[in-house]
Amino acid sequence: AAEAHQTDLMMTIMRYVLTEQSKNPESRGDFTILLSHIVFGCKFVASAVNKGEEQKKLDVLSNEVFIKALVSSGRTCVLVSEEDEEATFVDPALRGKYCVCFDPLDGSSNIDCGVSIGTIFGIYMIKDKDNVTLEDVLQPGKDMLAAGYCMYGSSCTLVLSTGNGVNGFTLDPSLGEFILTHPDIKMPKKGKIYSVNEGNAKNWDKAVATFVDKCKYPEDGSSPKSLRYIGSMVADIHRTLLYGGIFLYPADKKNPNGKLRVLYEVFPMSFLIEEAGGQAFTGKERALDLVPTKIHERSPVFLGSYDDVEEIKALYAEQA
Ligand code: AHM
Ligand code: MG
Repeated sequence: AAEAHQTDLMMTIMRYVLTEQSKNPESRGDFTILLSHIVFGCKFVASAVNKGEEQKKLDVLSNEVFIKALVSSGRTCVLVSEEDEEATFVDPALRGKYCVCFDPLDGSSNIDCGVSIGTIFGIYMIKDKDNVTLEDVLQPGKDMLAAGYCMYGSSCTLVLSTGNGVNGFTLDPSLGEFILTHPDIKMPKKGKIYSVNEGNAKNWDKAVATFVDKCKYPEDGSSPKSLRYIGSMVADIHRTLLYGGIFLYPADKKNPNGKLRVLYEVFPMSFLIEEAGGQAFTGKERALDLVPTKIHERSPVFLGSYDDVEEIKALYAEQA
């Protein structure tokens, strides 16, 4: 009887998206089809990662898989991938109304030692279907319809938001299905972890240096924060979503725009963090307010629990 009860609760990712879609009477199922193709790409890459393909091959392979999966969905028109210099404009015969920006395999320096890596994606709608241009993907992050990532780690987890909270699904390899395991993820308002590449400290600005100093030597009598840094954005953000805290990839003297890419790293993660009750800040503004001018643009970013990001915002306000 206990097992029968469990099967009642089994929510696959496709059933979840279909249920969401049915709430919108105008929906014709295009988004569901697009998502099913993304989910297929994630399963394919998960299987390739598990087989231990070589790093270079895996990067290229993942990109090919996602490009093909997205084009063949018949629901996309402009694709931006971290692996391709130029955006891909889908053949008119196969065009649909969605634009997808993605990093097919982020954290590639971690592949060969078995550390978690992931795929990140953000989805926009085209503005004018008779006139598709690069402008369709150069939109502020707040105009995104959906965002997510898939983490290939000790288990394979897909975290998705369609603008109505954040849900996490874990791949059951024996079923080949992503099952809802983390419903309605909400971040703790304040966290006990900070996450940053401290090797860059000598080039930080004063706000970041002061913030990190306070994490180690709090002035209010509270306990110091713990440092956790994987160097794989998907894994660092996954932990931040579940446990709270703050992830920083700031600007520094050598890299005035930081390292992470706006369209397929900063925006999707900012979307998820906000949907889970946290904040995403660039050092100047709300990250989702940024309007990118080129597809591979970079931006500094601070992502995390609401109160922790408030602190870094206050330090930047003082510095200004
Ligand atoms: P990549 O696209 O070359 O893999 O770089 C992105 C990765 C992110 O996953 C991670 O947050 C960051 O680079 C780590 O950078 P660093 O090694 O400078 O700390
Ligand atoms: Mg990347």
